[in-house]
Amino acid sequence: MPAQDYGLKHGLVSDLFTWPRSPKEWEQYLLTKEQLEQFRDKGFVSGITLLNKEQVEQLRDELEEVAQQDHPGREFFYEYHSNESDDRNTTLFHALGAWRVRPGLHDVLWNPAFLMPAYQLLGSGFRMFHDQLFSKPAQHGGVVAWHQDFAYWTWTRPLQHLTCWIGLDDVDTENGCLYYIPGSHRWGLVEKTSLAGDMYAVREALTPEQQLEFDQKIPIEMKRGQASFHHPVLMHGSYENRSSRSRRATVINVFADGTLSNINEQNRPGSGSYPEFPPGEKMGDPYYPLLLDPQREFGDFLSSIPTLKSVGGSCS
Ligand SMILES: O=C(O)CCC(=O)C(=O)O
Repeated sequence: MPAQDYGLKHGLVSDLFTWPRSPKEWEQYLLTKEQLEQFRDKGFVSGITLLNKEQVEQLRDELEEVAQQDHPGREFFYEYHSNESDDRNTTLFHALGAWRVRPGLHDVLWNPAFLMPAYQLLGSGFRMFHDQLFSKPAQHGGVVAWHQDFAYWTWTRPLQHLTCWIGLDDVDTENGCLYYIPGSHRWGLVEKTSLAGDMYAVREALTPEQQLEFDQKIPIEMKRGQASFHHPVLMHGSYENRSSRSRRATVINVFADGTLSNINEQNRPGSGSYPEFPPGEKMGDPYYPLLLDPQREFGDFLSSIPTLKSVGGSCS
């Protein structure tokens, strides 16, 4: 029997998450004004609880299933690297498109605890772009080199994107947590380098002042089920996992509704199996679904929701 393509289902397909029944029920997920100001100034917020223990367990199980090369639904992935590491002594599992393959990894996109902060940061309705699974095994987990996400996304325009990184293990400096360079979202766009290669390759393209700012990097240590949100141009990366614990994560990448295709032969992404729209066309259904229509969902409550724009920041 052919595998089910969950990408054609727009909304929750399981009971892993509960959809709020009233504006009041959305309130518990609001980022505070201080968190929005931190994002404006530093380019990220972290330590936001998105998953409970049961949800973490389910997503971990699904990640382990799809990390087996011959699993049903393998054909729906946009990119699939059993080991993307350039260093043959380390392993980095990295795959994009899991939301089409397993119900929990699909439903996490419609998790209200993710949708509310994402709305506040983008300030408009937004669509699914793609997801990413990253798994660094214990003892020999590979690096994710310093980079800015939008450097890989120039096949879309304009810049109005957001990343949410969700830990499926407790993460710290020992097992290869993410690091951010606060304020680097103001650097402008830098040329991309190999994602799982030389950790510092991107420094070649930076000014001496920017290179010095690497000294300010901060580790994003969090408990499993917690998440960070970062700006599409924030410089980030993660080091090897030499610890006895695994370091698994799922990442959600979204863009504001109205984002257009900008695809050409020079910027075509990875493996070429991403759903494509002709240049200049709006990216939309079925594989870039609207995750949140704020007017419809929040109604009168909308005007009282604090946003990044209301504190003078933006994701562009
Ligand atoms: O999980 C990692 O180490 C890298 C994640 C990443 O690059 C991202 O979330 O944009």
